[in-house]
Amino acid sequence: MDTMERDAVAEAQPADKLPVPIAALIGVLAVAAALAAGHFVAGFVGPTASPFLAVGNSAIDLTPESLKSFAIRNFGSNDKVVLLSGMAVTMLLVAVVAGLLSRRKPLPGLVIAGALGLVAIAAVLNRPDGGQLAVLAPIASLAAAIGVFRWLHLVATSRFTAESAHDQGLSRRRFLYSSAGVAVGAGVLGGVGQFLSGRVDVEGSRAGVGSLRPKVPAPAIPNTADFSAIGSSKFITSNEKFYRVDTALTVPRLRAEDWKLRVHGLVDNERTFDFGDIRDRDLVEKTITMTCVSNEVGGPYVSTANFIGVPVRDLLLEAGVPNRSAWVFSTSVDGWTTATPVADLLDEERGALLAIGMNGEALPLEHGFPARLVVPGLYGYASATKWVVDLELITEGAKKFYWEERGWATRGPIKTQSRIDFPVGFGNVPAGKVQVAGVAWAQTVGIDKVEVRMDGGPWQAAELATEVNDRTWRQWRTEFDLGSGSHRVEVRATDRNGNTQTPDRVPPIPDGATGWHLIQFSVD
Ligand SMILES: Nc1nc2c(c(=O)[nH]1)N[C@H]1C(S)=C(S)[C@@H](COP(=O)(O)O)O[C@H]1N2
Ligand SMILES: [Mo]
Repeated sequence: MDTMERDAVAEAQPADKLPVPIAALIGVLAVAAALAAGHFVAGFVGPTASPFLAVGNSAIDLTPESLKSFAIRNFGSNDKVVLLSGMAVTMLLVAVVAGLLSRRKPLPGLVIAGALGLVAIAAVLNRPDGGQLAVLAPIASLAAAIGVFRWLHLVATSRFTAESAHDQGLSRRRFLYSSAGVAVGAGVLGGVGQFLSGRVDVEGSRAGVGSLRPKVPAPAIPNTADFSAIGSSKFITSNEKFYRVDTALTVPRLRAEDWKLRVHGLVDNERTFDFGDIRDRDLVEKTITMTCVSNEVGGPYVSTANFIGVPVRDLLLEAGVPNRSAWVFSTSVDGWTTATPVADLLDEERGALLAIGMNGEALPLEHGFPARLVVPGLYGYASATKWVVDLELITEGAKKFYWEERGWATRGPIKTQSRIDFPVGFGNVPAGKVQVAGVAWAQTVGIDKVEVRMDGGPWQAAELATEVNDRTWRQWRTEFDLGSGSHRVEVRATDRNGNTQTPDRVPPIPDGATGWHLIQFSVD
């Protein structure tokens, strides 16, 4: 470089200020190193200690209910992917800003790194399932962020003091190698952490459960129980299609061999059951329709499966329940909680299960492996603890549970509802006889009648499919002669208590949506 060229460079780039891309890169690499170091340490001390995941989980717990319901409604089971991507983008932006604020001195970046580190430490300490050593992971992140930021900054700024073009070139190369080294190191550490977190062989444990043969199998589902040939849902929802709603960013990895269920509190004798204790009992199988309180009218969060397990009643009576007005406060291994009246769990007709199987297999990991509660007639948020490890009998109201703390009702009986599955909204059907079919549910009560009306006309009774039991949905169908054009069909169900669904639309919070499902469609 001749003198003139060098002067031009110096003018474009004040000698004591890092170029924008370099400054941004330092920020991004420091954050990458922090995430990787935390993920690596979490590989040893437990996956939920990983700062990125812990911050995500805390974000879920702190998210206002309205936003969470919005996420569930709009992203469904992708809500977690959306959250993680959103967090990644936010981190990237913060990293870039931290870098850009530090073009002269590293202090602003170091302060931001420190603040992020503290957020991660707080998030990890806040996890109920982290364990004593979990805090080491965010501490590793904090150290990596500060160390890498300080170091790369030093390397990059060393060229301010470079005397010659040769020295400048050297320092530029040194920065290139250092940042490449950090990038590769972060990749390797993160990868090893990921590998280590997966080493709890929960898939192997699940495979090891083998086939579950209930002593009392559920009666076979008659093929007259659904109208799936017309377009209603299949009576039994496959494990893959069964709706999933939970607050777990990563599915808890709890091996059956390590699982224990503690029953304590207001009982005569505290009891602890292990997986063998449950598996070796006479297993029962029950066909049950589960429903989520977040389900909007016409929504997808309702599914039916054959659950295999043991009556919760038996376990409670073995521990002894002196106070029949107590509540059972149940806790998941991931810290999620709910509370259910013990009377509902003791009720033989309701038939609450501690389930270990679903549709002939061990419980899928996402549905609570190795064991969960399933309580017919109650929304999941108020009863259906997945990965359940603790049942504490308490006096009513002694503790608030997860969703209760966030404004949802203390009790969660499922409201009678119905849904049109065919025609689909805004779909097209050929003119002539138009079939309409769907599902209705009033768990533990049973469906008495389903009525359908077209274009605001008179209500017409639908044909009901064979009832499987009063804990499951009931399918229905009917037909209308329709001319071409756009049409609007509505449905309402009446349960065996004589309650007809109200047309009044209320949102899911606090105790479940009401209103009639309405579908618009066109006839060609
Ligand atoms: N541990 C845990 N259990 C949980 C939840 C949760 O977030 N965490 N969500 C509950 C809710 S709101 C519902 S509707 C059901 C859903 O069960 P599924 O995902 O198997 O359909 O699980 C319940 N059990
Ligand atoms: Mo739910």
